[in-house]
Amino acid sequence: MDDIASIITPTGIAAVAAIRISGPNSHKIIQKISSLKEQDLIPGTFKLAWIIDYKADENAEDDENAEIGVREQCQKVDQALVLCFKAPKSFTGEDVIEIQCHGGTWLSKKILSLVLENGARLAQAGEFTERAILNKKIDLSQAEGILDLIHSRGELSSTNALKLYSGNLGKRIQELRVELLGILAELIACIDFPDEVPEYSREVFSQRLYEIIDEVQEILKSEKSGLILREGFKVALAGAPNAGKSSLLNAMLESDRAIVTDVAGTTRDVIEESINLNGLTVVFLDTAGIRKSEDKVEQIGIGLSKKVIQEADLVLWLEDLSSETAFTVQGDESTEILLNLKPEKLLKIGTKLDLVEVGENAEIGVLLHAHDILISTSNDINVKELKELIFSKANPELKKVHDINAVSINTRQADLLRQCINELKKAINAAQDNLAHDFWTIDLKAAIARLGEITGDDLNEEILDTMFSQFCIGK
Ligand SMILES: Nc1nc2c(ncn2[C@@H]2O[C@H](COP(=O)(O)OP(=O)(O)O)[C@@H](O)[C@H]2O)c(=O)[nH]1
Ligand SMILES: [Mg+2]
Repeated sequence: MDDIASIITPTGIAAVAAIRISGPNSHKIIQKISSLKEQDLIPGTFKLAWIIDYKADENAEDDENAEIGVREQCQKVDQALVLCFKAPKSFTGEDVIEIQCHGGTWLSKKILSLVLENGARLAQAGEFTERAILNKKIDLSQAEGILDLIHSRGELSSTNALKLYSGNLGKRIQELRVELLGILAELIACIDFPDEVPEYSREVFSQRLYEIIDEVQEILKSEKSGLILREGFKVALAGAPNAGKSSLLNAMLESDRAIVTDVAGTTRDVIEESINLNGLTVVFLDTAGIRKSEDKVEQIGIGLSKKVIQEADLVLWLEDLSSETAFTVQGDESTEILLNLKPEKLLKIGTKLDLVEVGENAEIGVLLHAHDILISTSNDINVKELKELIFSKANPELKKVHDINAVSINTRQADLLRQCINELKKAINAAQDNLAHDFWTIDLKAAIARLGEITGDDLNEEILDTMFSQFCIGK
């Protein structure tokens, strides 16, 4: 293995920047570029050191006019804290050095260039994590946990990411894999020693696989909540022009993000903004009001609205309670869209409650009957309550985020679990069709391989490449 290095903090003005070096020569490299000697490098401890460009010294020696003292000053690049790890007790499992220098745009780059001049090469995206996997410090699902942790925008996704990183999913998958490997071993024993080992009953075989399928399906249930945690809960604001969609977006964000006017058709493009709701990232998508329009730009906007409505996790359908058409059933596109939405994906909201003269109780009852909630953004009526209603509509699986054993999986993991189930079903069919044991093993091995791809026990380069291309440099 060669030595890899990179800056692991974002570029820009900051108090501290950090550079990581991993590889067999990392401890030698730091000695070549700092005041530290071998005996200073005690694993798990920080040392205050001068980072030194010894080459600058050589150049200075050529300069006859260089005064002593000035020359020494020339060598110094920065004063830094150096943290040392000894293999295998490090993140990558290799010898690692981390240099914490002063932040800024130039210093860290300069120190990195010194590291590179002294034998390391620039790390690729995710390469430190890749080494951690190859050195069996973490499995692939844990690496995905790191990726989720870095990208997490709220408490709930962060909690889930930490569980993934802690290996909760990996352990569960590993148990299922070991169980399948046990069945495979028994089958192979039947094939190899037909005289000594009795034939495997197809009923027992099918029963055991069905039980494993049930367990895999249980894990798969968290796919939807996994998507919501990673990408945010997508809420579309929809309805007729002037219903108050943009006003509601602004109320949710508590800022004047979208333009609000009484001119119908003001919002044309989709405006996307998120808030943190009880630890969950909720992404609001404000859309153009749905109506028949001759305006080309507005038509495109309405097209986008329909797409957003289809793809959203929840649609807030707004109706202006003060409008004359609020309660007339219109045989138009809006009605069609509404009818096509699953009830659990829809919240009907009556807006501008402040403009409605509600004298009699019966009248409020009628309004409420047609809507899930009545609001006024102008007078701040029920806006907070609406937020809670939106949260309650987010996937019920999210409640499990605080359950230590439940991890919400990602799309890659879900795809592999589905493939695993297919292979197990094929193996059951092979048994039911009375095919020879050899045929059962083919599908069983494929199922085991799919589980192995989740944890990285069955790794191939393609999996690693796609996965680490999503990482940032330095991780
Ligand atoms: N009185 C009152 N007016 C509102 C309320 N919400 C929105 N409006 C007004 O309704 C008009 C249309 O609002 P807007 O948010 O742009 O609607 P959109 O077309 O659905 O985005 C604007 O003049 C807003 O000031 C409300 O709760 N009460
Ligand atoms: Mg608008």
